[in-house]
Amino acid sequence: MPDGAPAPAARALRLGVAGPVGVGKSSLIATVCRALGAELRIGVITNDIYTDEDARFLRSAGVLDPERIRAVETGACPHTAIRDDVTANLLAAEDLERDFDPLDLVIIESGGDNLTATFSPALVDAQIFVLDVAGGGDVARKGGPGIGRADLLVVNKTDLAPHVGVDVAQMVADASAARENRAVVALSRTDDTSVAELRAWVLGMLNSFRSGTHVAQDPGPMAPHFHADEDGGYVHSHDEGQAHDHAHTH
Ligand SMILES: Nc1nc2c(ncn2[C@@H]2O[C@H](COP(=O)(O)OP(=O)(O)O)[C@@H](O)[C@H]2O)c(=O)[nH]1
Ligand SMILES: [Mg+2]
Repeated sequence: MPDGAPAPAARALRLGVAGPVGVGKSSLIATVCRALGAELRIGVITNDIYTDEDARFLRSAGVLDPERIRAVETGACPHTAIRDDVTANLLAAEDLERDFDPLDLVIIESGGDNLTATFSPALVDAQIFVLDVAGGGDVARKGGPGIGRADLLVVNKTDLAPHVGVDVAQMVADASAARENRAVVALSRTDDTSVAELRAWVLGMLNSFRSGTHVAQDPGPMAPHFHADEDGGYVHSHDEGQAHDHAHTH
């Protein structure tokens, strides 16, 4: 290869999926595996605090060889493992890629416990942030680093919109405005057209990654937040440049 030419992608695209608990991250990953499993070689890594529940859910969904689904147990602060100290996830991704060489796509699910959790660009090449309509129409407009700047925002469970009184078109318009028109997909696993849109986005991202035209973006650090613990809780911040120097104020 001549000097200066972009190196062809030698490994799988690493795609992060973040968002609060219950918005449908594991289900979205199952949907992507169903939609693309026949044409792409896929591996999945889940992050849970103390369990491997997400990995077990995905294995039981039967969308992928169970061996291709690995669980990282993150301990107390799940977003640390996708943002500050990504070692466990990087090792899991490298293990998967070695064991199933070659893989096209490794999807990493964050342990969803925080509206502002974002992946480090040191771990993933691209990231999806997921909201659901049941969280209310306002949340997209109120924003946060993942909502504002993830590579794709998914407004999920649109089939529930009539039941929770949310106007999906308005929520998507608010999200698009908050994102300065970065990509937004309104998704329901029961709506084939929306699943096709998600599928096309993943394939487009894979093409950009392989051709070297995609550059991993950092949506920005998550907001300082509160953790309950036996001491009555502490404030935890993930400031840039202080990866191993967390401010714990008891
Ligand atoms: N109605 C509806 N429910 C969904 C959809 N996607 C996921 N769910 C449900 O939402 C709940 C949480 O989903 P899960 O994927 O575990 O969310 P996670 O915590 O973000 O991984 C489960 O009961 C899913 O069955 C959807 O498109 N429509
Ligand atoms: Mg999950």
